[in-house]
Amino acid sequence: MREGRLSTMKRYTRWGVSAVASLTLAIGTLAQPAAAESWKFALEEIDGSVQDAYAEAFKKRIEEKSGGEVTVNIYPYGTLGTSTQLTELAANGAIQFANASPGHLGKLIPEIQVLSIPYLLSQNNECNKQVLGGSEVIYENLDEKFENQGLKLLTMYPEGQMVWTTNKKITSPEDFSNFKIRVMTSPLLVRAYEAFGANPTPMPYSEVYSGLQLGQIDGQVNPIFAIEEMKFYEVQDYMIWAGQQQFTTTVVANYGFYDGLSDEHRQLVDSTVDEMVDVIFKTQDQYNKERLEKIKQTSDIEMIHLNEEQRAVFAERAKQVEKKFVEMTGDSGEKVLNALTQEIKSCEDKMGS
Ligand code: 6CS
Repeated sequence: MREGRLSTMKRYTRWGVSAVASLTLAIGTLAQPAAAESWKFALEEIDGSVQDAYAEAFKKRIEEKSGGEVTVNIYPYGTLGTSTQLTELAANGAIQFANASPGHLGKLIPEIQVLSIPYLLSQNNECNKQVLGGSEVIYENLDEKFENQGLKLLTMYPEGQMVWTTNKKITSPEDFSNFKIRVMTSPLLVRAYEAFGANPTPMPYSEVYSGLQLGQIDGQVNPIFAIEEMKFYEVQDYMIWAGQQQFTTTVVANYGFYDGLSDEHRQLVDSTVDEMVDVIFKTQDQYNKERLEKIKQTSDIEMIHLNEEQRAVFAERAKQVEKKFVEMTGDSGEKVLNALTQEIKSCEDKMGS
């Protein structure tokens, strides 16, 4: 295993401190009622990430369309806390908008873990974009679950294929034996990596680099742009494509804030969210391609693409995860699962993929 950069390590240490600072901030400044024209948008990713690109484009549009009446302030990861803490801040109205990725949000809204079932989303990412960005049936099924937690589900989008980074070559569930893989904190992900034969270890994003560096974990899984910007590739030996998962995220608003918006401001938010579906889809694709090149140029990490036969073994195991999801979520989860499966299939049929 290679050593990572000291500067990167310092960055993560700073994040540890900032999690504590975030609570103080939430109780202090952020707990003040927000000025009608100033909206706060918190990210689970750092400056330069896909979520940051979304928030920057959202901000630009909102500020321009409102003629400067509304301003949007962006809080990148590391300024307010972990994903779970950001969701809490959005739910209690300390901030107006946040990214809330299913990989963490599943603790609060179990049904959203449907997006964490391996091999369920399409291999045709255009279908994922369409279904996540616009399917009424999916939003209808999920709206109430978010509302019950004080959140308005504004949109969902894919951020790129998730790739395993590891300190040993993994091509089969047997290779995963006794392998500690970091997963996000939603319970279904633990089930998923158990089904794959690994020893899953949930932890916040900010702890992954040091966890890898110190050998507390042997690997992790994330989209390419994140592997590059979080420098995970510096402390890992392999990048492995198993085709199991798109990283997906949601953008949520505080429910009371959204519900209380004037018609004009609600239209401003809704139209911007609609416009962003195509914008962010192109951006994530571009970021993932560019960052892969950067990793290739700056490291000697070995890249492995599992073949169809190897992937089929993991896909077979993913059926257990689907069952677990239904056990965890009951009828409401099954409804979302069926709706998602159906919507993806009809998109694939239409697109001939
Ligand atoms: O692994 C994680 O926890 C995080 N990964 C990404 C790419 N975005 C946010 C999420 O929290």
